[in-house]
Amino acid sequence: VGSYKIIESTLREGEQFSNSFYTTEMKCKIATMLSDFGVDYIELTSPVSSPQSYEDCKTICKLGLKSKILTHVRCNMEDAKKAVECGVDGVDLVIGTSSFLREYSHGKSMEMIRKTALEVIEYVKSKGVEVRFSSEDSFRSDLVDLLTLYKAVDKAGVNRVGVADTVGGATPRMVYDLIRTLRGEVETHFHDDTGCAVANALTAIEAGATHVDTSVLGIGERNGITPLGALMARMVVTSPEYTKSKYNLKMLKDIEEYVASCVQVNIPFNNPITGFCAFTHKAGIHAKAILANPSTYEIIDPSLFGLTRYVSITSRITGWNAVKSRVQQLGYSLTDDQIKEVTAKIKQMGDIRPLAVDDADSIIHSYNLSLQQATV
Ligand code: HCA
Ligand code: CU
Repeated sequence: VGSYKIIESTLREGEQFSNSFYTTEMKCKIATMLSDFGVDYIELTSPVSSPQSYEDCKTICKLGLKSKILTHVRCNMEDAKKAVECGVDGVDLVIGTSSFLREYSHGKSMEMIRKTALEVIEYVKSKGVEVRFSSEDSFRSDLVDLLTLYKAVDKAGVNRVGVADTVGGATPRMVYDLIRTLRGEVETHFHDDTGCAVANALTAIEAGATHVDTSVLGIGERNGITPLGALMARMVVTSPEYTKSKYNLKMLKDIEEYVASCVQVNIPFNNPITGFCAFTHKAGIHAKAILANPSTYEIIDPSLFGLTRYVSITSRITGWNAVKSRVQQLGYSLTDDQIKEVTAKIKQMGDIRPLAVDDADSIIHSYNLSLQQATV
C-alpha cells in the first residue's frame, strides 16, 4: 500500500448529517482548512438542492483552493448542466443500481441507467470537466449488471468509477472481492452503520482503490461514513511515508474542532488521535514502559499530530514509575523508597474516590512537606 487520494465530503455527505446547517462562511472556512490539510478533492452538495447551495458552490469554486472542487449530482442532464455552470473542476454522478433503489427510488432499468449515463458523461467531458460515475448501493447490486455498467462508462471515458456501500452493510471481504475485479481509477465510499467504514476503506486501498471518500468526524447520512481522522490514524500506520508527506496532520485537531462546533457536537471521547484520552496511559505497567520507550504502548506518535501523551497517576492502578516521573515534573527530588511510599498514599486515596490531577499533586506536595518538617 502506497498512495491513495482523499475525496473529502464534509460539505456534501456531511451536510446530510442530521445536525448540519452550514452558513456560507462556515463552508468557505471548512473548504479552506481541508485544502490546506491537503485533501485532493472537496465534494460539495448538489447545486440543484437549493438556491443557496447553487450560490455557495460557485463561491467555493472561486476561492482558488489547492484541492479540486467537485459537486455531487444525480445522473441526469439538467443536474449535470447546473453543476458545470458553477465552475467546478469535476462532477460526481450518482445513480442507484440495486433492485431496492431501482424499484423504490428512481424506477429506471439498467438499460435506461446506461443510456442516460453515457449521454451525461459525454456532456460533462465536452465541457472539459472531470467526471466520475458511481453506482449507489453497489454491494446490493447484481454483480454482472454492475460490471457491465462500469465497462460501459469506462469506455465513455469517465475519470473514475465509484463504488458505494450506501447502507453500510459491506464487510472487508466483500470489499476486497469487488474492488479486485475493477481496474483503473476507483473511488470508494463506505457508510458506518455496522462499524466497518474505516476497515472497509483500508481494504479497498489494499485491493487497489485509488480514492477514498471521507468526512470530518465521519458526519453524514445516519451515523455517517469513514472519518477523515480515523483514516489518517489507520494510514499513518499502514502507509507512513506517503501519509506524513502528503497531509498536514498537525491541522487535524483544529479541523475537527471547527467542524464539531459548526454542527454542534463534541469530539467523541474515544476518537482516534483527538479523543481526550487517545494518548493517556494509566495502568502502572503501561506507564513504566511508556516512560522507558513510547513505542511499547503507542502505535502512533502523538507529536505527528502536534499532540502530547499523558501519563496518569490519579488512580489506584497507577505505579511508582509513573509517580516518579510526575514527582520530577513537579521539581521534587525523592528517593525511590520515598516515591514508593507516596505512591502507596495515592493508591490508598484512589481506593476511596476518583482523583483529579490536583489531588495527586497535593498528596505529593504534602508528603514532600512532611519530609522537610521531619528534617528540621
Ligand atoms: C447517498 C448517496 C451516496 C453516494 C455515494 C457516491 C451513497 O447520499 O445516499 O456518490 O459514491 O452513500 O450512496 O452518499
Ligand atoms: Cu453516502
